[in-house]
Amino acid sequence: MNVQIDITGADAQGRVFLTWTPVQATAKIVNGTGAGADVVLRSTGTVGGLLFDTNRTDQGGASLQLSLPGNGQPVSFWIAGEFKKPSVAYGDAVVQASDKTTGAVLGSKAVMVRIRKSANTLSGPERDRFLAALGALNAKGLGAYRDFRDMHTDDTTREMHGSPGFLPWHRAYVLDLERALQVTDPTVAVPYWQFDMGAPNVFTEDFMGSPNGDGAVSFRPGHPLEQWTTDSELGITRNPDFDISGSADVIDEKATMRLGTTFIRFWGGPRGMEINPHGNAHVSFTEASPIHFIGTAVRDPLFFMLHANVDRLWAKWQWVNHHTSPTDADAFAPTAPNNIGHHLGDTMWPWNGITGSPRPSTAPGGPFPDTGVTPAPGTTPKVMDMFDHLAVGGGDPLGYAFDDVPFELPPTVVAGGG
Ligand SMILES: [Cu+2]
Repeated sequence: MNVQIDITGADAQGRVFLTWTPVQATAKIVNGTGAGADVVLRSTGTVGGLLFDTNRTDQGGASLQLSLPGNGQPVSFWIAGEFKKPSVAYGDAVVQASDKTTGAVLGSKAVMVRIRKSANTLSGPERDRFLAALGALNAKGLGAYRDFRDMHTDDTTREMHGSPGFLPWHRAYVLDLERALQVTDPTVAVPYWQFDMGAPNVFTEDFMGSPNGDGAVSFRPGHPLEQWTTDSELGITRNPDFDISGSADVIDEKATMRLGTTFIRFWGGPRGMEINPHGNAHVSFTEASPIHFIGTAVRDPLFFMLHANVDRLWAKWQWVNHHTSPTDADAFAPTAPNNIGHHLGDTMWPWNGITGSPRPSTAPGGPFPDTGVTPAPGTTPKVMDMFDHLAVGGGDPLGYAFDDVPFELPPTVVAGGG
């Protein structure tokens, strides 16, 4: 007798990538004698941790007992990555089913708890898989990275800056890139550059390049970004105007969280996070550095690590303030009626394919990528689709998570019962 474990969201090769959000799974008896069995599910991986529950909760445990019927009927349960125990490689998180009485192992399933982590403390293999996928996406200037470059220019800036859609749009943008990298290597998640802390391991020849004043950064020979090319220019120029062993010229995370408990205070105005830390992080590099300016920032792939951190700060703010629901009045901000692309119900360019004033004249990159296993946010995401990345309010999660923002059900859901 064996036990077969099936988890929602397996890809064509049967691989499963989990975050902190519980997903539905089943266990069933195969090759049985017709007799039922009591089995215990456990997390037995070497690195990644898993939690189990009979319902969709944020209270899953390290083991779960199930009574499986002898006729092979599947019994459902919920499985999630254990917060603070992300994987470093595929298969280092394992769910094992054993016989409750004899302890005999009846089946197991290896998965990955795929989580965005701080770039400065990323392991060597994780860093190198990310860089290899990034280099492949650029393909010496001929790859799909060109579309990402063309999405974020001086001509397209109204879609993504200076209005409340700033955070939702950039969340979609980083996720679009992450999914593009995952086509090459599904174990990759975009690491975040924590710009209010020292990141000496990021600005090196092994990772994002060692600064050379106002010249191109240098890489070790054979580095995947050695041939990085954008706008027909080889190399990445990036000159920090700060000591890379410390913070960029930004307010720190605590001060960012204290900007306000409403979105309009957190994101907006002269004191909002779009200006500082976000804008300040960009201009912490000299004017010789493309990342300093909106129109050229994406020539430097550090852009996406910077924006992964911006997204993390928003996600953390949403979690702390319970502002994950787009219909929560304090979770977003009203905008001028003509400010298309920045209302909750508006579709976002370029994924909607809409061109012509006031939208830009082209829509590079096509629809939002459908991974085949993650239904959200769909091929033409709306602003409102980018709020609840872990789906704490139900529905489908966006398929990524940060290492310091947990899946925690809102208090109203816990207390409400229904
Ligand atoms: Cu931007």
